[in-house]
Amino acid sequence: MKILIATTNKGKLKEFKALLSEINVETLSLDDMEEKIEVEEDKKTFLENAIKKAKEYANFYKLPVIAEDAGLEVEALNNYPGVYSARFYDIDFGGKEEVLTNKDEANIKKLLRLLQGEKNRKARFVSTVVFYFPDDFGLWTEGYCYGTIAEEPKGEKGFGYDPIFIPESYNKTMAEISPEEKNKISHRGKAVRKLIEKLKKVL
Ligand code: ITT
Repeated sequence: MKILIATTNKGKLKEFKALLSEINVETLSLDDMEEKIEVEEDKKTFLENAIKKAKEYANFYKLPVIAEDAGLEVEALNNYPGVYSARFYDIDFGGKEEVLTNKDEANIKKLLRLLQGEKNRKARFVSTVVFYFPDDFGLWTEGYCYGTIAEEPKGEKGFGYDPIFIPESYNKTMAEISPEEKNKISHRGKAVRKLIEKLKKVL
């Protein structure tokens, strides 16, 4: 069976491919698709955005699709950046941040600025994954990874907010651990393993 992993994020794609390698499916990515479409993430919840992406890509490409909306929720910031995680640097909340090198770096800079002097650094990553089989059925799962926000970025692995996220019971950031270890403890790893269990029952 072929499944399209509908993400434009290369870091996410790598992790999905590794996590799905334990089941017998052929994974395709948006890069494998000749015709391109854009799906806007304009909803207020991870689930609504993930459903929207899964359905639009599945209906367009006539393929079963896995789509995800993910993000970082920071307790002291009223759970921001949340669904705005990818474009946090560019939203009005907390003032905009100039992109000097890349968006990930601008997002991190803004988050650390807003948390300057803040003692409560609790945060969690959220991954909401939707599988949609065109005209047949859909299902969704969610995974969380709890931790704290570091004072400064460390590590070169992973992507996004990984260099400032210290997972619970670790003393290093998510960008300092191996991809295999990240998949074991991450929000995405948990959501995808739950998805695999559900898929095994219906496929
Ligand atoms: P797609 O929508 O195409 O999948 P995206 O990057 O826009 O790609 P999201 O809307 O789900 O993905 O935004 C998630 C953002 O949250 C992402 O850009 C990262 O900044 C951050 N993020 C999500 N998962 C992460 C992880 O495992 N490690 C670090 N940051 C993560």
